[in-house]
Amino acid sequence: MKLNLTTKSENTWCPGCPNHMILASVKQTITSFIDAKKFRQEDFAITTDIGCHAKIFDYINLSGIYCLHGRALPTAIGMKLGNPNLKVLAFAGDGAVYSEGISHFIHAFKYNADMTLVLHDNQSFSLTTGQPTPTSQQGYVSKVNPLGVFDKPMNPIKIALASGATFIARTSAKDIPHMTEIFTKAVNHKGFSFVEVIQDCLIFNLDSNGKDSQMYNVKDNLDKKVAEKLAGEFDYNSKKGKIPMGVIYRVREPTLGEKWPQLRGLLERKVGWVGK
Ligand SMILES: Cc1ncc(C[n+]2csc(CCOP(=O)(O)OP(=O)(O)O)c2C)c(N)n1
Ligand code: SF4
Repeated sequence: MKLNLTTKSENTWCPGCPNHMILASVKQTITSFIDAKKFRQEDFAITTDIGCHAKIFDYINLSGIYCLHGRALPTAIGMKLGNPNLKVLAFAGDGAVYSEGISHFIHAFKYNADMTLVLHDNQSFSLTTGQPTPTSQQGYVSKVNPLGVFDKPMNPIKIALASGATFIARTSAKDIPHMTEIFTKAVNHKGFSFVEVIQDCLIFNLDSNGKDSQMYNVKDNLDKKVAEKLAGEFDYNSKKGKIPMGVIYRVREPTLGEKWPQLRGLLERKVGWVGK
């Protein structure tokens, strides 16, 4: 069967939006897995949140669920409970996961389901015209906060580490080869892989764009103390300081499927959809 990940839906992302590049990289990653016969197209399933990023649901030909705002993660975990053999990817924004969905984010690390979160972080609720999110920088002025954001941004990498993450990586939406390398490592990781994609929005929160000169690549890191140091290097706030890119932390721990006897049975029997 000829692989076709493209759909006929009209693409309504702004011309030049980095979401186009994230889509291209996700397609490359999945195509490579299928070409290598590691997985079939029907082995993948996706969830998406609500937002600009979430339109990826319409532009990639994979089964899945277009979720309520903030609920891409629990829905993805539900898919893994139903069929632990699926390769599940959840796509969500910083607004969705770090505000409405923050409890799901924290608990996802505890469950350690074998799936991937692709977090499109543009430091803005972009679809709804640029309200500040938990990672927006201090001073960000929008229609709903004309005096600017007063609070310091949240650091999601620190939260992930404190919550028991087994895979944390950061990549840039402007760098398709790096994204593809990181998505591939994330999908290959046994456990919950969290990939933060730093993404410019061309329309809202323009001040948070253009952090490229601060970024530098790190080697895959397996040391938690080093990860804690790396997590503190970028505060989502200032244009000073370095932004570590790559696998910030990785460790192998039992997955949700390996912990639950019922799911272990399904994994061992390789229960799937058609053809298995
Ligand atoms: C429970 C709920 N709250 C608010 C909304 C309105 N809403 C829809 S999309 C969106 C912004 C999404 O922002 P983000 O998750 O950062 O994604 P982006 O658009 O930046 O890609 C909001 C607030 C909603 N649909 N449901
Ligand atoms: S508003 Fe921003 S995030 Fe949304 S499609 Fe346009 S450039 Fe992309």
